[in-house]
Amino acid sequence: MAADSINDELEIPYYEIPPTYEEFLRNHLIPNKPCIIGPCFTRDWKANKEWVVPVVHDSEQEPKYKPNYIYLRKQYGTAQGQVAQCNKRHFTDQERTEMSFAEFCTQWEEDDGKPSLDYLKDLHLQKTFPDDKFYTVPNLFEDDWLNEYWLQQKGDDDYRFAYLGGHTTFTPLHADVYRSFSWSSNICGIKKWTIFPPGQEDLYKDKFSNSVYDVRDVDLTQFTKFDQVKKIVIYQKDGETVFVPSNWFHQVENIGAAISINHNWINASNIMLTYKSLRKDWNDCKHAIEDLEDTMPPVEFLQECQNLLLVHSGWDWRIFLNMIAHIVANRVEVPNIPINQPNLGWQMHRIEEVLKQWEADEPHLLEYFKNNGLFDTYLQLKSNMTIIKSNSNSKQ
Ligand SMILES: O=C(O)CCC(=O)C(=O)O
Ligand SMILES: [Fe+2]
Repeated sequence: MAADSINDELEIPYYEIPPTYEEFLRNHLIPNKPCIIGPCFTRDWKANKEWVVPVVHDSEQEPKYKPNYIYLRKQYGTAQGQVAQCNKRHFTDQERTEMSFAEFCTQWEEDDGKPSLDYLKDLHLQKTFPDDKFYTVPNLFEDDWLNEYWLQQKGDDDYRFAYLGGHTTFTPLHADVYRSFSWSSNICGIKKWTIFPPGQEDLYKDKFSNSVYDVRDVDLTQFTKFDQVKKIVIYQKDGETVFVPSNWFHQVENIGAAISINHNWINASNIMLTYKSLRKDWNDCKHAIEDLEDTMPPVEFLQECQNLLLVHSGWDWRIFLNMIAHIVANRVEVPNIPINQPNLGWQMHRIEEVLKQWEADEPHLLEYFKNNGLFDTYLQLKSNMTIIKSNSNSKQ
């Protein structure tokens, strides 16, 4: 990316009053640009009322709220989650220990605003307590194919999380799973985000392609170009929401005891970026077992790569196709364009581009679908897309 276009991205808009969906689509989702939205966006959430208690500070630099430990432990003590040890690196992430929320809470409350090492991350709190409406997904973020798909796959995964940690806990530099979008609403505490406009990945990699782990502690003899990288620092205060676009690397540090709710999500605006990330992971897997390629028929080799991809990335072509097919089928059933989604014809066009790219990248794709019982899904997807497109043309 040219230096100028990166400079243009160093200003992040702040919306005291949330943008309309059309503005958000035009200025953030489609161009893949971040923004911050002020506290009125999520003020009605039960989490913002019952999970926190006010703290009195003289300085703007300190959080206005802290966790209501007693309430949280009583309501959610039985939830199980993974607690990251922020002083222990494990490859590109932190060491994690499985424990109950009640166990985590004991240490969290003891640390109460003092420097702390334990960070409960990726907690599936809404999935564990489905009847507890402690928040609602803001309208701007409703068009979410990842959760729409997974929530209908009974009992499986979802991408709706809570993060709870003490002062100084942090999340190392990363880009989000599948290069999805994320939104993060702060319930209490302040989050310091360091975010990097995409296109500069080479500047924070060493010669072995390892990325920087902690932006506060970078060995410039190893990451020789890191001082050239353009970055943006944001302080996300209590109640504020950050929209993190696809492919923007970021690191997050908590100031004060912090709680946030966040989702990862995909839709027509970033589906191509998600496909490209799957493709990259796929190429890595292929590369890792390339010695086997000549020892078996191409479709069998493809199958081996898929098995590896599922273990390595948590999804594979089957899941990707099923997700798209599921979303498109839902839109045939509800043909009137729901609010807070782009025009359906445009969405179909974005999917078509992905399918075209996928077929061009992989000459054996249709054979793979046939051998894996996915061909009917593929045909149904194509036919549903044709129906939606002709409906949307006739409405224009
Ligand atoms: O809050 C954090 O520690 C990490 C959040 C994050 O990485 C995200 O929302 O994408
Ligand atoms: Fe993230």
